[in-house]
Amino acid sequence: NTTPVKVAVTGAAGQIGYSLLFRIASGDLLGRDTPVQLRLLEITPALKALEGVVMELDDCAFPTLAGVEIGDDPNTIFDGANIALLVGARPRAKGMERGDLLEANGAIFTGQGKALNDHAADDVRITVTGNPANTNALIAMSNAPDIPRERFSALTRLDHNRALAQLAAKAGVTVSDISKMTIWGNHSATQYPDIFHAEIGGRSAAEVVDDQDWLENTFIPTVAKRGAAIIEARGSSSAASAASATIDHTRDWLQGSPEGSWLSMAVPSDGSYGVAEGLISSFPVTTSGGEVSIVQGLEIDDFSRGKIDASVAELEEERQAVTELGLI
Ligand code: NAX
Repeated sequence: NTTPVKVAVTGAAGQIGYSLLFRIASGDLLGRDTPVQLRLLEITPALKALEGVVMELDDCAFPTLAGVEIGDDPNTIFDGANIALLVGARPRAKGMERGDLLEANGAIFTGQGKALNDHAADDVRITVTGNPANTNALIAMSNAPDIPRERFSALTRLDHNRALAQLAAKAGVTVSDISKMTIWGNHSATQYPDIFHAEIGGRSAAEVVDDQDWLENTFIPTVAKRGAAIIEARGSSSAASAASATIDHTRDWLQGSPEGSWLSMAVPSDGSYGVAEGLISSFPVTTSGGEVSIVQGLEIDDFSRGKIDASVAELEEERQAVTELGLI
């Protein structure tokens, strides 16, 4: 197949973009045999910086990179997009309330949802990385009535990967020894990384570790607050790891989840596990042929139930807030 796949990326001149674009262009998303056309969206003042990034993309002479379009109009940039990675978002400024943040991002994601609706390819798949990712995805989805809802997702794969790394270190194994990790709920401090269904070499991870104190007081807070720890150490927020997770999420969506395991993705709820229908919430999922299925039938104990409910309650509040703002 020599028709390039059109991959749109927003916030392309930002820090995640600076890692993500090169990974996509080198074939990490779609494979080394699939030509890619990058379509890069930025706000007007960032276009000059984006031109510099494009110069560097040129200078890499990636054989898989079939072309690059840049611009500040989503209607143009999303034209014919097969994949849209919505990374650009409005960060929380000092003194900004959560409502202000939702409103500022609402303006971005209503417009981008409409532009995707009107201009993206029929097979478009959308991954939202920009925060608040779940609710931004909900806003975009709600403003794109012609795109099937299951084409929208938000990123919790970074949390999933962080949970794998922490569990591997605790158990003295490698991440490849672990299967069936799950992140439930919102990509926020309320997220619930669940090791009760995870397995290490086929055995229950919770049993292998057998340390409820570590689980509650070290593992969960470490995963949930990892973003803040990175900012503290690096002076800026996680970028390469967020780009890598955005690739993992989207690649596995298209290419399928590993046999005998599952992934975490925030997808529109169908009511599974008591998560209110329509919320974009993280679940254990399998993927095949570009379709996502929420893993069914897992037993949820009281501890997990409380954690999942708390994170879903936060998503409900965010949905309520953006409903009141008229964004969805
Ligand atoms: P940067 O501030 O470096 O880059 C964001 C870029 O988006 C900027 O260049 C900005 O000009 C652009 N932008 C803003 N509004 C835009 C619009 N309407 N259209 C197009 N571009 C627009 O942030 P970066 O570190 O790259 O992070 C990007 C987003 O990812 C942030 O919202 C951040 O909070 C979020 N993250 C999400 C993670 C996740 O796991 N879901 C983890 C990493 C990251 O914190």
